[in-house]
Amino acid sequence: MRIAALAVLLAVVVAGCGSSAPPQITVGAARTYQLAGWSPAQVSAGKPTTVSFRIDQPSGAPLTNYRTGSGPHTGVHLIIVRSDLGTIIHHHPKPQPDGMFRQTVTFPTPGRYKVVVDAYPALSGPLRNFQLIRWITVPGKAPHDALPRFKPVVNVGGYRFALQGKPKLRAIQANFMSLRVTRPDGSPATFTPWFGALAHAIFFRAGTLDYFHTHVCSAKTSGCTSVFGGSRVVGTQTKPGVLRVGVLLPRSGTWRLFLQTKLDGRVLTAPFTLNVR
Ligand SMILES: [Cu+2]
Repeated sequence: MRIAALAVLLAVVVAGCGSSAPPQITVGAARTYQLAGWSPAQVSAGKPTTVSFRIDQPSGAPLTNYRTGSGPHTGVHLIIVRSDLGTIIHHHPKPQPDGMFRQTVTFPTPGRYKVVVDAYPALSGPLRNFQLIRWITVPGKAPHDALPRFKPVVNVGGYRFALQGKPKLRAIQANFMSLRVTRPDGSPATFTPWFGALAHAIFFRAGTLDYFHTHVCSAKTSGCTSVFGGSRVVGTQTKPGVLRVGVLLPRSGTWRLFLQTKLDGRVLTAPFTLNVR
């Protein structure tokens, strides 16, 4: 059937070649997954706003069937970063039966933000996840802080995140960094699972805002491995308070790592600047 239809189409195209008025051939846009139903159109800095959206499938129907389970690779991850990499927002909204997501978000300052909707559909086949992007400009005067240089130790809320040695990172390869996390009293931190993982490592490249995301999971959690091309990486907790974070980045350059963990009931974000060769 298809071949016959194609043959007819080719015949029409060939037939059109010799005529004085060539036929107009309109090529439609490739059908892909798309962010749809986005609202609101405008947001203000510092005000909690309900953001809503859905994902439309190549068929045009809303995507309603998302991966579930105990690990982090489920549903959608809504990740919003300011273009100077000065702030990050990370939520895992739950899909409504009609495929809509609703999430309260506060954009802390004016500026240009990249919204990444990292989706894990429950599909058979090789497609694990994909990202859809939207840019939002929050009106007002945007802060412009220069990206800090690499620093091996970051203090957040009295907790200390210390990289063990200077990481040697290369693009496209799976690399690992060890991080020792201690409480304000110096004792090893205890990581509580949050959004299915003991730690989330979210990476954005300075300037282009390329994105990658890896996880550290507890031993019994499945669906934690991140994949890029032929490489895969998963982090582990090696000792109390020590995380072995997998790094797998698609390009060289300066990257900002936002390491997020839940410690003693609070979600903390430790940012690191990384140089990738
Ligand atoms: Cu995550």
